Amino acid sequence: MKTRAAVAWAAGKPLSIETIEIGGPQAGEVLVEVKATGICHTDQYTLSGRDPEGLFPAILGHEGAGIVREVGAGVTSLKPGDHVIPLYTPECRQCKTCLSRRSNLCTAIRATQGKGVMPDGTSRFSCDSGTIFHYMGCSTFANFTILPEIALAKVRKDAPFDKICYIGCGVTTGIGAVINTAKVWPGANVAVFGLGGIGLNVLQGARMVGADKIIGIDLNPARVEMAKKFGMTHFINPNEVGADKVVQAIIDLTGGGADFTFECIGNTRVMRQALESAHRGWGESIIIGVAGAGEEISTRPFQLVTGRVWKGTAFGGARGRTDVPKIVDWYMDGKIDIDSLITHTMPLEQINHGFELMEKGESIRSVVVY
Ligand code: NAD
Ligand code: AHE
Ligand code: ZN
Repeated sequence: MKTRAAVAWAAGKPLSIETIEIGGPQAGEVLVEVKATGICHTDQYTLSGRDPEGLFPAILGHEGAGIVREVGAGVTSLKPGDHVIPLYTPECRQCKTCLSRRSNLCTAIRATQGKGVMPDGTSRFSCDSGTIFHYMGCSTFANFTILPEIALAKVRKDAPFDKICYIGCGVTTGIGAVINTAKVWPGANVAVFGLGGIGLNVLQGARMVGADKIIGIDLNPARVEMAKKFGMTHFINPNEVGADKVVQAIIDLTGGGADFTFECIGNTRVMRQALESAHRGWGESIIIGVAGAGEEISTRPFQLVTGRVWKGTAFGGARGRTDVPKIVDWYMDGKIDIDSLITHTMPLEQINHGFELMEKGESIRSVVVY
């Protein structure tokens, strides 16, 4: 069948709206009609050409929600009409990692996901000029997409697609980093570097678990109002205090360093600041931001010898099929705010405008509605 899609033909070029061919679901696969998709900074990162796994031409997008339209042979947990959120971190419940219960990084299909193809090694997307690659196993910048059954979370039918799509990445990553990865305790002091689509969700996660001081750090003063609404108690603008004074400012505010710090930018210099502003002896720094190919982090080993812990998190440590439906419930029960963060909604034809708004710092989340 045919589907409309925003195709990334080459790194650094705007997306182009095309009608392309999509193959039917093979064994274990599901055809999903995407109803809405957010634009995450990671889509921009891959489009920029800085992603070592970036392939072109590809259909980007990994923050979607939609409806199952057809299932392939052997699919048992989903049927046409089910509402779903695609998972770039699947949950097979059978691989070593899933069974270990120590990590959410299911390995069942990670290798083929990184190569832009389905688990059988082929792509379902094509056009006259040839094959188009999948992206992060999701490709939500297409009106119809194909995913393996293990990469779909079934969610309740009364939840609005144009809001819950954000649970497919940003919401779960930010809140999950606090709850699952850091396990922030009530009364802890927290510092969040980068107050965009991810960082603001870290703020609301920290408030949810009862953190004490919640310090936000961003270059963009326009983030302050929204950040306060999401729980920020103190703000530091590196342009005002000086980038080299940020660590000391956090140490002073917290009487020795934050119990937990989160880097939500993808800047390796800021990652170092985030580690070094964690409390001596026990402070944990969680890397969420994705840095470009070839970039490396560094610090004095003394920072770790004296008890700080450097960690990372993918998809907030969430097990998608199990945890995502619960986060949808939290949203529907009014426990978390998603609506305020979706600052722009647009049709697929305006998706490049969504990327521009993010690059200029004028949006938190733009959502494309099909
Ligand atoms: P965003 O563009 O919405 O937000 C980034 C924020 O960082 C902006 O507010 C910007 O003003 C601020 N910023 C930029 N440089 C800064 C600096 N030097 N100091 C302080 N603030 C600075 O991006 P996002 O969608 O929130 O994504 C943030 C990062 O998280 C990206 O690197 C993205 O790829 C990554 N990410 C990781 C995961 C994961 O699972 N680990 C999931 C989603 C996104
Ligand atoms: N292809 C990139 C990896 C980018 C990356 O780290 N992705 C995060 C999700 S970002 C969502 O917005 C992730 O889940 N990582 C774990 C994984 O298995 O990819 C690169 O740098 O190679
Ligand atoms: Zn994302």
